[in-house]
Amino acid sequence: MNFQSYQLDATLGKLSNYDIQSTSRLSNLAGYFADKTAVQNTIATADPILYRVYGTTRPALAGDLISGITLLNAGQVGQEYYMTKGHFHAVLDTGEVYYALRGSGMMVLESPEGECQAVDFAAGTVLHIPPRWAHRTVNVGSSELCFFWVCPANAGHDYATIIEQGFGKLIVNQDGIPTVIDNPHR
Ligand code: M6P
Ligand code: ZN
Repeated sequence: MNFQSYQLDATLGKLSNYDIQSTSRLSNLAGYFADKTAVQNTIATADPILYRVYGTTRPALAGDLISGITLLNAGQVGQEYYMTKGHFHAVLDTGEVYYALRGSGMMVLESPEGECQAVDFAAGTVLHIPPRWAHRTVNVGSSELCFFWVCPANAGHDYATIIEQGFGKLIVNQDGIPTVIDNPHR
């Protein structure tokens, strides 16, 4: 048996080896932010990297796990902080664990029935995402948010509901304070 392992450098936010890597820029999330004018104005001059994901893959078998890190930059699009797309799992009845290594964030969680909550997710926090709950990470700090995640290998991503409806809550900068507001487009 070859057991998989890697070294995780939390200070640098690096994995010694990985087999998935993705970079998401603002243009990849254009439909996800509320302020479409701010999106277009920003993309017109630059297309900033919002986040990078590094991780391991495994055969998509129930019972196996995958893991990795996500590095979410600090910034804003209009009043909204940089964030991930957010997703339900394609296999809805699967959970996930996130461990914040560096930075200051919040998570927005939403059930298929539309119950939506925002919770703190700052360095040192281990957050258990229950099965069925969609999840989005938001960087409400002024430095990179780095977190480790462990997820069932067969979970997959389902973005359809999020791209159509968004989450019920947005995290916005109001006078320098991260503030949870109801999504005005819902
Ligand atoms: C975490 C994990 C990944 C996910 C990434 C970005 O690293 O949950 O599975 O891809 O966040 O989130 P999203 O795909 O919703 O933009
Ligand atoms: Zn997930």
